[in-house]
Amino acid sequence: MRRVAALALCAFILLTLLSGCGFRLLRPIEELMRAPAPFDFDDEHLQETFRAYVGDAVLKSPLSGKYRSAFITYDINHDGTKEALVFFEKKTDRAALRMAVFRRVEDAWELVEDLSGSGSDVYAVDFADLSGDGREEILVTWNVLDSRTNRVLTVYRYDEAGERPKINSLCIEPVTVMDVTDIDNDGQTEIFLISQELLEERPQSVARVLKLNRETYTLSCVAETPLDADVSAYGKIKTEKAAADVPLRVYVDAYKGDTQMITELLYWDAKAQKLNTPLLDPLRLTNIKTLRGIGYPSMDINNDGVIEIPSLSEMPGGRTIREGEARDLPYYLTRWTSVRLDGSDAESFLCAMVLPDSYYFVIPEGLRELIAVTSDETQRLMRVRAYDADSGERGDELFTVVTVAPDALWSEPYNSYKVLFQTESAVTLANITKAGKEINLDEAFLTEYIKHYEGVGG
Ligand SMILES: [Ca+2]
Ligand SMILES: [Ca+2]
Ligand SMILES: [Ca+2]
Repeated sequence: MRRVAALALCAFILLTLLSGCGFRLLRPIEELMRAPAPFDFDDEHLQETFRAYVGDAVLKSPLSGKYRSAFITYDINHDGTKEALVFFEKKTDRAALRMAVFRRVEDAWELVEDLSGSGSDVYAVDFADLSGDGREEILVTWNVLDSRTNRVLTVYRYDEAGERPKINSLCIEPVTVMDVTDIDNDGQTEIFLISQELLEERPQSVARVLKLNRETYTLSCVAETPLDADVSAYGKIKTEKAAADVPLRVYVDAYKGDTQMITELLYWDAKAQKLNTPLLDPLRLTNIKTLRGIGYPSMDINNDGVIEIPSLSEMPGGRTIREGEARDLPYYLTRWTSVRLDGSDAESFLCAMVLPDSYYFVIPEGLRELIAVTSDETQRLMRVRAYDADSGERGDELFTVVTVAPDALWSEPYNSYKVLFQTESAVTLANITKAGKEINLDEAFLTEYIKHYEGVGG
């Protein structure tokens, strides 16, 4: 019942589009396609066939994703010959976005079908074998005019059961973000998507799993669960399969307005045959546990195959020196926490993050109350000093980590520093002071607790 509003919206879009798509065939060639559309397809014959078929057209390239041309060729049925999709609008009928599918018959291209699109622009095109028969389905996401968050996903099957191939539309679903993955670990690929919808005048986010029935070739929603209802935008969907015997976990960072963010965690509960959301308060539909100020997204920060969720806390005695700021700012430590399937904390560690320079300092438990970090962003430098939590006094400097250009490596004072990491454009160095050495800080300590971060984050 919850999907009625969204489906009604889709139906409305479809009707609007269908109402204006009369076709005139075979226009003179000189009137054809003048759009300076960026496509790199070199098969002139396909273009000629398309022009001859459709007449005066504006090509529409997908705005996002792997395929960015209005002409997309792909061997959908795996017979060794590529089929072609062409996205376009008739010049005479600019409201009607269309998708034409062509196949190769001997040396000629032949139209398989010409279909109405479901939106005002093609957002992305993808191919995925949802049936597990070795042939891909066609996934097209359409931008919808007037919708800030949602798009429309249509899935098509290239059906060769009859005398002539045809294109079957398997579903039309509202979608905000999606991923194609084997969510229930049964060897078959599903569509996992999140959709932001207005339900009974209230915004809500819903996660769904769409699965293709291998016998009937119907695509249906096999699981649906509400998420935090108060989300303004989603980040990329990230998945993690930490071991063969644990379910695939799906992490999605979500923004709540301009200042706060959360991380949603979902996984397939094989016993209950449903999606679980262990971090969500099911009654209030809020994800308080991961609520934080906007900062780092969730990521596998320590490269152990498990995604960690960050949270921030102000460090007593810490400070940040930033370009353009008259006064020092507080310094925030980041705690990275991995969670169990029941939502409880598995492991966590506290870090001083310097991701612009690709490293972080893991703060050992024993030192947590005894040091204060000064991050000087103007100098690409982190100073770690002794700190007295009772008096709030900062004491002697213990060690410094600095990132410089590689040629500075040979000059004072850096030539006496320990090199921690080096890339083509920068080198990160550390120096332990006399006071640091007096409390037994050494190079082994630096190597153990200062980690190079190689990931790109999400
Ligand atoms: Ca083919
Ligand atoms: Ca599956
Ligand atoms: Ca990790």
